[in-house]
Amino acid sequence: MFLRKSGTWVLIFLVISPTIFCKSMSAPDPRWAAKKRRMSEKVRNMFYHAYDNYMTYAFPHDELKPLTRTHTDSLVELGNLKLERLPQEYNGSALTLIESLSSLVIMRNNTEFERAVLWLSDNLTFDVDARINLFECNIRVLGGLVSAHILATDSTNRLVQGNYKNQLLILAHDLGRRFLPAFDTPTGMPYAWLNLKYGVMENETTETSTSGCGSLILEMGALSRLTGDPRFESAALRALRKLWSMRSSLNLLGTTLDVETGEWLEYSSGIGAGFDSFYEYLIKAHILFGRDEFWRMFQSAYLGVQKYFRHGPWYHEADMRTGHATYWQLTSLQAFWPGLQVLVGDITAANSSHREFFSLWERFGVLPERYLLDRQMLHPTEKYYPLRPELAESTFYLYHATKDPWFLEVGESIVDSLNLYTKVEGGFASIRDVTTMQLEDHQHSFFLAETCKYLYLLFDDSFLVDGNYIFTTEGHPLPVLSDWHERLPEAYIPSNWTFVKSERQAKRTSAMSRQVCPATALEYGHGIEQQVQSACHVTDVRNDHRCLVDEDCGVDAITCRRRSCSMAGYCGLWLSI
Ligand code: DMJ
Repeated sequence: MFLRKSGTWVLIFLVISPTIFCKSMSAPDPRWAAKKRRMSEKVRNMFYHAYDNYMTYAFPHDELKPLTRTHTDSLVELGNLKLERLPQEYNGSALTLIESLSSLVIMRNNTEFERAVLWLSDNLTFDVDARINLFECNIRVLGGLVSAHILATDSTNRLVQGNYKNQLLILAHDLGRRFLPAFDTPTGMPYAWLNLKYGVMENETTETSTSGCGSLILEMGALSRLTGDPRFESAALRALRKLWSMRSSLNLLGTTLDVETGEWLEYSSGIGAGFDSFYEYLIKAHILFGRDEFWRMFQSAYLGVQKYFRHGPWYHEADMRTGHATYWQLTSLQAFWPGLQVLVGDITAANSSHREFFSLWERFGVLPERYLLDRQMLHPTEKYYPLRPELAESTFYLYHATKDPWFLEVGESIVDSLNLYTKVEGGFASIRDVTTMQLEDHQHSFFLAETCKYLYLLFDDSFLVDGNYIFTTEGHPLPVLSDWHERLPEAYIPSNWTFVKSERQAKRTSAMSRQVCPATALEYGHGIEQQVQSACHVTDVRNDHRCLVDEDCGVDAITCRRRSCSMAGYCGLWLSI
């Protein structure tokens, strides 16, 4: 609460007496401890209400239809699959169960985790004549399996001795191999769709999105590290490098492209749908694999976003070639951005954007899918809220970065809204229209993989005490291990793929011990010392640094602190004097 109202006095107090401030913030306050206990219990109940109903009415199909208490096989139905392709006996891929695995571990339900792992080991198969979306299948299924495999084999011995023989990794490896034909294109960038049994079908669309092509490296990289089979990481890396090479001189990327020709199809650029996880995976790949290449890409991409899309706390879209604004629209997917900004240490910007997203949440009761910033109104056809996690995710990151109890109140308000508007007897239902709160018969698997998980971790982070994890874009935890750092796939000596690194070999390392905060760097290129802009840098509105109000000033590249307008009308770091 205190920090949120970022007034001059607060800043001066911080500058003068950081120790006192830190002490008072870190002292355990019994009020918050009680609230955390109560709220984590409430979230746990939400999770099991969703999970139990899925298990009763939809399992082993993919997702629950909570109003009619039936199921949908959404993994293969995503993108209007022609259903006649599915064999009669198709029973789904137990998508929601796979997506729930890591949440079960985080909520310390080892018994149910083991039951789920053993069921999947015996029943899951990918040998199905079905067209799937590579991105969705990667983040939900491959990510869910790889993460659960790591959780099943870490030193906490969650599974009864002898019951687990890498079954999830074997399944993940099978799925990874089925992905590979999608990458067989002249550009190395993968088709968005492929058939699990037969690979890429004739006349398949060659169009994909930036996030679809550029957010594969965490799951496929982890699969390579775990199996010793370098093909997955190599394919994802090659695609990412090619995608990055297609950026404009402003370091912006378009929305969609052709994987055969390598040409952009849609030039509008942004941070929401079609882009979000692309940025997320650059910084998280750097944290997970420790390669500077990812950091350099991220830093340039982040600067591009802050320069060309940011408008106060909001982010609009802009043409990748000119930087001129295209769509002044807010999408609920963008609400992940403050969480990403916490990872790079840009807390001030994260805080201000998060506040705006939350004010929209408060106004509508939940976050509408699309809001027209220029007209201050809802998008006429995208008024829905499908139980998305992004605001809860950013709230989780901001709370743990700042320990500001205000974020606990935000979390509580999100939980209350979800229970009030979306909870039904048969689970949790999406909202079709936020103006009427009319419900839709769909409980997306990411509600269990992400929404409940981030809300739970906001109030109970005990899972994170013993290990450093990054979360995939679908909320599946992957441990940050020193053994995975700076090891190129080419350096692998192909070995028996069932080889799995033991926990003892892999020393844990801290994400914060990596240089994830965008401190300024000095680069020595061609003998000339050059100062590199930090990722947090935002230029002043006017080139001559004149200003009328604080909003005319940007963020200082050296200190990452917000500049303010002096009485004489110039932007600067006046408070630090
Ligand atoms: C999730 O499936 C993932 O977070 C993805 O990256 C985009 N958002 C959805 C949930 O909103």
